[in-house]
Amino acid sequence: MPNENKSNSITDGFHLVVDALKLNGIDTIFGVAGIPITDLARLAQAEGIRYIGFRHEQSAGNAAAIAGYLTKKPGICLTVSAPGFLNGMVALANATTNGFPMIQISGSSDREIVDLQQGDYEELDQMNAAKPYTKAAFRVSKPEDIGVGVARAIHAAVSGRPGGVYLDLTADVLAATLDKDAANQSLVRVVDPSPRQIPDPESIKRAIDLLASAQRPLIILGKGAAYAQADDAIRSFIEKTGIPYLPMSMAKGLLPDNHKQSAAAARSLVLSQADVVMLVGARLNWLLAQGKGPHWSPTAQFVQVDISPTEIDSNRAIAAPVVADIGSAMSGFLAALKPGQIQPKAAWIDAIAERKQHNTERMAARLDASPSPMNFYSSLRAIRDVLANRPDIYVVNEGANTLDFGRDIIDMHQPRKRLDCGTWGVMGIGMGYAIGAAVVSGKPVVAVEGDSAFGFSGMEIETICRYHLPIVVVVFNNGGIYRGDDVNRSGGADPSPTVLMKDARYDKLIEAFDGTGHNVTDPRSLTKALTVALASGKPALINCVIDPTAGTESGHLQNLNPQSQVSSGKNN
Ligand code: ADP
Ligand code: TZD
Ligand code: MG
Repeated sequence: MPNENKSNSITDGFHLVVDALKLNGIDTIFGVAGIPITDLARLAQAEGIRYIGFRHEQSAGNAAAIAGYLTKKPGICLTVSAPGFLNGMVALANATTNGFPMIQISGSSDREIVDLQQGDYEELDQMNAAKPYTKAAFRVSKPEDIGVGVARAIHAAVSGRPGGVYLDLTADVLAATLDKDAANQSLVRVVDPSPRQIPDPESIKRAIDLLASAQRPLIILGKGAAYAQADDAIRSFIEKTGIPYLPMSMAKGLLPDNHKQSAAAARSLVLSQADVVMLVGARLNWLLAQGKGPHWSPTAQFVQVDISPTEIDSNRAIAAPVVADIGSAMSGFLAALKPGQIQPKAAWIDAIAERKQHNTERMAARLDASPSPMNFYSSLRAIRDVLANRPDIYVVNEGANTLDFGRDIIDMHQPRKRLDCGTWGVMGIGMGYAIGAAVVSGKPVVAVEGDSAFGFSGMEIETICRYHLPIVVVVFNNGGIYRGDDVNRSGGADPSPTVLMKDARYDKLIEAFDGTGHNVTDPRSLTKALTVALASGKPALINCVIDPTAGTESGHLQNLNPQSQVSSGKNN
């Protein structure tokens, strides 16, 4: 408890941190309390910052990261020293990899003891441990530097390509007292921390000329485009030029997935045949086969719109780089574009339409089948149909097959509503992202989870129930990583490495916390359970039992999964 008897002219590090955050519009902290930041969490709450307490720092960090992505303000994760700090680091590194603005604030132990490795409680050189995984890492060693430390962390998190920032606060700094007037003077209100980056008009002209010369142009929208919140300008440019576009998974919904220019259902055709490709907030990383190989035309030329100048030419030569923030770039394109200047050839549009129709019909046949037990198609069709009437709902999606099928089957109609494993293909983001999205938006969330994926953050259903969040978790229970029917090749009694508990009842977990559990085995019951759960606005978990043989190993990533070519056993 703060000492009420102390003079009003004295403040301390705890108060200063809260003041610095509030001064800069931070209204939410996600964390796990303990030495030395318990009083910081308590004080933040007392001073009107919403504090959401988690069961594990990784989920708190994931919530902060996605809050940052959705709001363009740094999401704050608060952790205790050493192990708590390290637990949060996976989320902080993931935020950096994905370009989400986040600050992990961690308390740390006594610097003198840590640096001489004299064995302090929770001893770890946290700032240096954080450095390789973050966009920036800072340590505050004097209470009068708290204001500058917070300001630097905010600038680093949201400027340019956003990312994860580490801010180390020693226990001494938190507890230190100082004169209140001097302390107030030391606070910094950041001005314009993510300044617009106006494109060079020459770069816009070069890009438009290249697009105008194209026979088969294509636009690829990535999550940077979604993050930029330049939705109208992006849509307007796409519609004015008539160029077909492909959304990366988290850019789905930037334009509604049923938009006639969407080439998502003709993905392999457009990637392999486009002659000019415009990347908007999307990297040519593994998710796009680095722009190489049989997926791509070797002669395709590229426009790349990105805020990060060093992204250009990272995998393929970029003929027309436009280094700018996407909002400014798109305004520049719209201002420079002359009517009719860019016109994809009719043959290109027709070829895409034909392939889309073919693929959509093939997909419809699979979606309409009703096998028993359910498979990914029939169960996701049920979810898709319920969500079709609720474009406001956030969809979190993780797993392998559950992710790949979910991305293809569940249509998004609004920007930034789909949140998934992202650039790292990481499991464990599920409950953190769901909680972060629900907290900052006040909107319902449906988390579509593989049974393995769910396990990484499953304990957070207690957090969901404790804060009464409108989150419905659907666990795709196929009894394993990828599938539930693999066997132990030694013939022993232990299950195979990819197999999980058969007939597990995940729905019963949430009942322990007074949430509602549903167990469903057919699409009709799934539709009903999801509809009822969403109507209630309360936490629910649906154990969705599907065919253990429905998935494939590694989902759509079989090409990345090395397999032994040599048979095992003593005959080798
Ligand atoms: P995806 O996984 O959807 O393909 P990536 O995360 O690979 O997307 O790429 C996002 C890109 O967007 C990054 O290169 C990043 O620098 C860029 N970016 C992020 N925010 C902005 C912005 N406001 N303006 C321009 N580019 C941005
Ligand atoms: N650990 C972490 C942090 N991230 C990972 N991606 C993995 C392990 C490896 N992994 C995948 O790449 S997908 C997956 C794991 C464990 C789980 C797939 O099983 P699932 O989904 O039940 O979630 P499906 O629907 O059964 O394929
Ligand atoms: Mg599974």
